[in-house]
Amino acid sequence: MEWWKKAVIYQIYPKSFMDSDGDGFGDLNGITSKLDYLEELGIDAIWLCPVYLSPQVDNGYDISDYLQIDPMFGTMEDMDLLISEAKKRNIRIIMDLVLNHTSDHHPWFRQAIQSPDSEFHDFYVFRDGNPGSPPNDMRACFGGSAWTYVPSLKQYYFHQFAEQQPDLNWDNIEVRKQLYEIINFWISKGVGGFRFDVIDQIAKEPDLEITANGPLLHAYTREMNQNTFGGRNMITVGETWSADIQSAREFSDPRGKEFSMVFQFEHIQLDQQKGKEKWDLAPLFLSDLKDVINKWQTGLYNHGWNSLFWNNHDLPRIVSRWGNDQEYREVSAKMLATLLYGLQGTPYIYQGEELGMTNIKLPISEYKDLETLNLYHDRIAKGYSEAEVMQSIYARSRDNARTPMQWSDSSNAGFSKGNPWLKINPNYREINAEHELSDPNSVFHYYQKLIKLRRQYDIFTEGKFHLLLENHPQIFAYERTCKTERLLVICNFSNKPAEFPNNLLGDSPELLISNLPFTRSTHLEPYQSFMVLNHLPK
Ligand code: TEU
Repeated sequence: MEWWKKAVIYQIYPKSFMDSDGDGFGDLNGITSKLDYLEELGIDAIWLCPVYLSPQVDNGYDISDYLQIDPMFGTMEDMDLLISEAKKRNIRIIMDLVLNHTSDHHPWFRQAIQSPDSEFHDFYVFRDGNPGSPPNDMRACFGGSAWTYVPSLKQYYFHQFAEQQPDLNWDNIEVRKQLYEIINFWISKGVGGFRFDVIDQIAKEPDLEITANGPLLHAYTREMNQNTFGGRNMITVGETWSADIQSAREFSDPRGKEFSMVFQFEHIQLDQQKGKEKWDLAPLFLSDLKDVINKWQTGLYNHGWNSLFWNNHDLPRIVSRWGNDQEYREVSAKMLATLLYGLQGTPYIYQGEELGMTNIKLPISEYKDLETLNLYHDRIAKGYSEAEVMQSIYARSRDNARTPMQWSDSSNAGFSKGNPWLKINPNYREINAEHELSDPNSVFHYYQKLIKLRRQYDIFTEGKFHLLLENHPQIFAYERTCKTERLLVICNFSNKPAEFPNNLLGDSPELLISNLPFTRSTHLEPYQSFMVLNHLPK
């Protein structure tokens, strides 16, 4: 079996993880200094968000040199040290590669806009045009037109994200060759795998207004696989907002021609108004979540591989979103983990999730994320009220996830001796790693236990998923079965007590984990959840 099927991955947002030199920004040596903490948690690999040279317009997702480390994060020696120190602890490093676009400071782009005759001009996507009338009406993901005019060329260039993130032209074989060399450079450094940013958007056809899932997409990802990581037992995960079951099967086919797995986001978009943006809030219906999880668990069974996550650096904190970050913070954080960790797939923990870290509310002047700031100005200009816009930002801003890691109750939460680049959540005095490490019942120790269980029992990796209590309005329940065992997962997804039918538990349920004392009662307290194992008659 591939190692990553039993692995748990920990995502690090380097700017906010640990600052070793007091400049207010997290860095590589900071991460290295916390490897013992990660080893204690029990993770197998770190997904490291971009640390390459970058003007940091989008916090490193705008790369100006893929082969250099940004001085903000340290040096290549620091990177080598991180890789080797992690290896000593059996932790692999997964690099985050942004191959859909570069920074506008990348030397390729600097040369591309010098002259249409430059060999790098065709590395990007240019179209002729006149000022004020872009080739079409396509919008960029962070607001505004997807086309930016370059007067000296009398041409527009295409960007799906910020204008400082020009899209690369994957139809140019020279571009693909250069990108494969970059991947191979990192493979030779000894990294354990890659996370590919917006990989479903590389095969865009801007003239046809196609961004995701372009006709050549899978041809490109297969070619990339063959020329780089294919056959090397590395973990690769594509970020694919557009994936449906069919394309996810193609991406993560067990024959391994593309990626190990993809991130798909259907479950995490259920609490927004249909056809609108993530800022247009709507309540989550548990039945929708059940449908979507059921669909993906059964859809990829034997045909692909799921990644399992509630959080990342673009998403709000799950305990504030679908749990309860007040009275029931710990118990609801554990319930959400229980629900996720019983499923088939490879779980991802986003830094601080293992502490039950929460969302934050800041005055608008304190937000740093360009998406948040663009949204704010855009909606205020459109006439939304300040209160309405701030409500969306509190619920959805990417900065919710990006506030510095809460290590202790000392100054700046033990994150930095300097002035942190983004405000620290004031609740760090109660919610911090030091405190949780000393409390055997903490969220941290609950995650630690879940990770151990997944390693110990093959049923987590192999069992077949069946949704139970489909119509129960409060309880999310399912079982995983294999020949000799049945794993039962029951979660009260609500802040009210709930009841489940007593035939569910089985004859002799062996308790694996529970977030409140387990009594075999069919009554559940708010957010109560547990996993039990039954041995089936031979
Ligand atoms: O995210 C892709 C992406 O589509 C996000 O912009 C997402 O739609 C948005 O955050 C939801 O509001 C990736 C990275 O994860 C993100 O951090 C980058 O900003 C983006 O690509 C551009 O590289």
